Formats: sequence, C-alpha cells, structure tokens
Amino acid sequence: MSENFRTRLPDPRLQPRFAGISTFCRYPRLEDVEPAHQPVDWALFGVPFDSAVTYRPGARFGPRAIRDASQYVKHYHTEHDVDLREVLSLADAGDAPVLPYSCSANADSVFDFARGLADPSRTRLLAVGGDHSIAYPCIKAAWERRGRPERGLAMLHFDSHLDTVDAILGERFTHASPFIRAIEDGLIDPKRMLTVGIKGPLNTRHDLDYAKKHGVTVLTYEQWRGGGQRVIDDFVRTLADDEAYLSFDIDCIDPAYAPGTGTPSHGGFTSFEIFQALRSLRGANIVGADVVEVLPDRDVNQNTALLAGHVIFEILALDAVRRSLGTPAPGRE
Ligand SMILES: [Mn+2]
Repeated sequence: MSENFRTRLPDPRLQPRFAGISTFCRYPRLEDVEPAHQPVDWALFGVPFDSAVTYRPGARFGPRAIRDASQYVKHYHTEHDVDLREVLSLADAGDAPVLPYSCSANADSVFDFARGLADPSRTRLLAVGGDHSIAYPCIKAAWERRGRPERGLAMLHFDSHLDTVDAILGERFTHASPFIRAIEDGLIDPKRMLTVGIKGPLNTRHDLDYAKKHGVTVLTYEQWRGGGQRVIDDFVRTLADDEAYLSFDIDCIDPAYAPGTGTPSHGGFTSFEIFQALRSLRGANIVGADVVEVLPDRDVNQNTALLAGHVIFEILALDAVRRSLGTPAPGRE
C-alpha cells in the first residue's frame, strides 16, 4: 500500500472484491479513516428513502445495491489521468437517519445529519439515494456548509425531468419538487442552473414554464445530441470557480442501460454518452452532489446500480482532476 495515497483501500490482490463488508467503492468507513487523512475531502452517505415517489417505489434499496455493485469500481481514471486515491481522502459515512412516513420530516432529518457531517468547512458530501426528494435537504446542507452564499449555489442537474413541480396530491416535498423548493429558499441560483437530459413526454406544455421563467438553462437530450454539448461547455466556462452542486438522476440514462429506476422514459443517454457529458464538466467547482433514483428491484442484473457506482466515480474524478491541476479548492488552500 503506497504511503502517498490519501485514501487507504483494501488491496484487491490480497483481499478479494467479493469479500468483506460493502462500502461505496470500497472506501473506508468514516470512523476508520486514519488521522493523517482527516478531514476527508468527500464523505459519501446513503439516504434510503423513497416515500416521495409519484410512480414506482423501491429506491430505498438503492444505497445498499450501489454499495454492493460498486465493489468493482476501480480508482484510476484513464481519460482524466488521475488516481482518486492519490488526490482525495474519501469515506463512506453510512446512511442518514430516514423517516419513511413523512416527506417533510425526512427532509429535516437528512438535513440535520448532513449539515454537521465530518468537517463542514472542508468535507464535501455526496448523497446516494433514495428518490430525488432527498436532493433538497442535501442542497440545503451544501449551501449551509459553504457559508450560506447570498446568491445561492450554481446547479448542474442531469435528469429526464425538471423536478420543479410545486405540489402533488398536496405534498410539497415529493421527488418532483426538490428544485422549486431550493430556488424558493435561495439555496440555488436558477440563472446559474443547467438541466441536461430532459426527454420523453411531459404532463402538459407548461411543465417547463417555471424553469424557463426563472432563467434555468434547459438542454433536452435531443438538443444535446444535436450539437448541444457547446451549451454545457459554455456554461462551465462561464461558471469558472463558482461553487456548484451536481444532482444526478439516473433516469436521464436510457432505460436500456439503466432499467432500475422509478419513472423511466426511453430515448436517453447511453452509458458512454453520459460519461462524455460528465467528463465535459472538467473544471467545474463541485462542492456537493447526489446520485438518485436507483431501484435495484427493477433490474435483475444490477447494471443500474453498477452504472450509478461509475457515475459516482466520474463525479469524484472531476474534483480530483481539478485539484491535481492545482486549482485551489475552498477549504484546502
Ligand atoms: Mn429527478
């Protein structure tokens, strides 16, 4: 085991990947991180909550399935030429305490857990859902941990859906509402929000009105295919060092590649294309993230959970490559 690794991981040639207790990507449990590697740069945690869904339930089993599937996620990124272990101290902080019988009480519980986790000023958080409702308390925690920036965080959002519905059946904290709540609270700046991957039919022609009225940049999957990558490139260039939160709904990927999700619609990113799109965010200053909506019971082969593990790897690699290129990260100057 090399001494200059910031994350100490079991050697797969000495301890096979199929043995031992599963953590995300085999990262150490937060309480097992040695003092030299604290505070950790990123703490991952599960949020096994799916009571806020509008269609298929089952995302509460996402964190466990992703921990299991991600045992085979390795650590050297060939395209970015960065080894996550060398640059980042990474840990699995377990699961947030969830309250499955109330969407709003659960949001409070997840926020209370996330706001104080590890070192709030230096450790960034990546939440693994759970349904997309869990993004709201996680965005709120990221905003608070970054010192409550007045104009809010920038937002990079991958999804089939806008998730800016005001209320469904009287509930305001469903998985269709995290971004309207975050915009209302000033946690994110809609004028620095990019949503990528919208596809499939919507309920009405007015479903995009709220986002467009507030200045969200919306890039449908078809637009991305038709040369829209330059919209992402321009957006990332304009953001420069602005602190951004990345929210990733696995349903932006085509159900042919990620069938295990709750509100599937066809005609989306292939797994290779989503890696291309994520890699193109290189340079963005990502201060918090989530990966949500994996329903392992809908995917007998667990491809969706493995893909989610790779998406987590891609997100962390963006921060690793940014730091390894010498761009100072807040809290680590
Ligand atoms: Mn969503």
